[in-house]
Amino acid sequence: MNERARPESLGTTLENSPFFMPFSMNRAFKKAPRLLARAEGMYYYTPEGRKILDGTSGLWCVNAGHCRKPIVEAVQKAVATLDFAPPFQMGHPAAFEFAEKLAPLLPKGVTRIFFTNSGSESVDTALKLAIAYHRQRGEGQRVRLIGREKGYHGVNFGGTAVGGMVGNRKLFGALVTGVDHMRHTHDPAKNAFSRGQPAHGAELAEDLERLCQLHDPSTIAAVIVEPVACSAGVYVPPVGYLQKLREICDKHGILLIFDEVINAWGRLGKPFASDYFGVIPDLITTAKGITNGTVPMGAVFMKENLYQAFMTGPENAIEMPHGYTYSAHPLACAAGLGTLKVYEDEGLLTRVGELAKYWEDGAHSLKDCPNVIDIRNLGLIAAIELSPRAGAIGARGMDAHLNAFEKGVYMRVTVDTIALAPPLIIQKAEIDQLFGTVREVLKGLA
Ligand code: PXG
Ligand code: PLP
Repeated sequence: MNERARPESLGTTLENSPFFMPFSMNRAFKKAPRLLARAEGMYYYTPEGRKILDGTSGLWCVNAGHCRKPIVEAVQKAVATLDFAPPFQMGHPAAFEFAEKLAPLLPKGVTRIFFTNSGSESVDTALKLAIAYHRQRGEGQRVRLIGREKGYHGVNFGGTAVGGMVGNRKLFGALVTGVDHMRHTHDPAKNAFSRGQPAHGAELAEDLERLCQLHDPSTIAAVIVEPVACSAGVYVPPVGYLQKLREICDKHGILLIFDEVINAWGRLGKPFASDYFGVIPDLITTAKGITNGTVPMGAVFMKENLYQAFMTGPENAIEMPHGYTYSAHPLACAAGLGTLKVYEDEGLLTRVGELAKYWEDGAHSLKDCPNVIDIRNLGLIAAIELSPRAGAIGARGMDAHLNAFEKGVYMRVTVDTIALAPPLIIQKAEIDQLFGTVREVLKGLA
């Protein structure tokens, strides 16, 4: 076991640790840490050796399960061969090989790939590409960006601005100007306990038309949504909603961006949510499952016309003045190639098609548990929403998270909503174990 992960070597020191943890209750955590020491397949192991079923694929990223040999070996080989290669005006074979292997998986008409290192970088890259694309075509007045309430698009300035989670926005000033938001689609009065896509709410896409009339459509560059909004609490798009967004974008020449940082890589039983819903956006942002979470990487996929709009000037000019030191990092490309091999060898990008019904039944079997006010699901995603405890929003959810960890299940909780999205290699017995433990937890909650 990793020496540094041993509790006795950390024990008394964590409370004063200099590590400023992201998106965490730093003081509470450092008093009572929950550490993970290693992982394999569907499970994490704590430093004391407790086995924890991974109910949310790490942070929605370990789609093929943990420490998969072909990925681990590919990264080990890469780090010993080419530790780093400059991505600007230079290249390395794995970057081109990875792009070649990804291209056939992309939705129809989506052909070009820009690499980043995270979902947040993918989102800010896509927003910049959208504005630049319009300028290249002589429509430099298209600068506005439209997001949606309850959207999560990462934490960089652009993504925070188009995002719709108040707690993630309010500390950070004016963010980016020229941003507006559509309403979210969550409507528990009409749609509570829907199985799969809710029936009501397609008309909410008309908010985009209203914003077009307010700002004039000729000023709007792009609209960004998560097909299934995950981070804010799992909101499945109403039947017909995404199709309507596509129609309105087409009518007004607005680019549609699907943020598939979580939705992609087989989570819905298809390589991309765009395939699942049959709606093809102009740009797709992704990250996470692209390397199975092993090495940070993200990507923006775009239609051919976007790429071609930049290939117009002299050949001795840099077409895209944007990129990261670690774009197409050799370790990330190796991890990505290993990941695609596992996905393909094990049919993981479509496996959820067979599991989705069993998963849905398991999730909805929790309907009779105390405090459950809604259950939502699609593909291998489920949310169980609990009523908040009086005067303490989020407390019941946090207790559920802590109690589940004690009972051997790791799961993400957003406020009072439990979000489950296990690795796609999960077996039916493990689905039973997962929902069985959640049931025990819910029964024991105050
Ligand atoms: N877009 C979407 C749709 C995401 O879900 C990001 C962008 C940002 O990606 P990075 O790699 O910069 O984190 C995300 C990330 C949670 C949770 O518990 C979700 C995310 C990140 C951390 C926690 O729901 N999503
Ligand atoms: N800040 C400074 C001073 C830099 O030199 C660089 C990159 O060269 C960056 C920020 C951006 O870093 P990255 O390319 O890793 O996003």
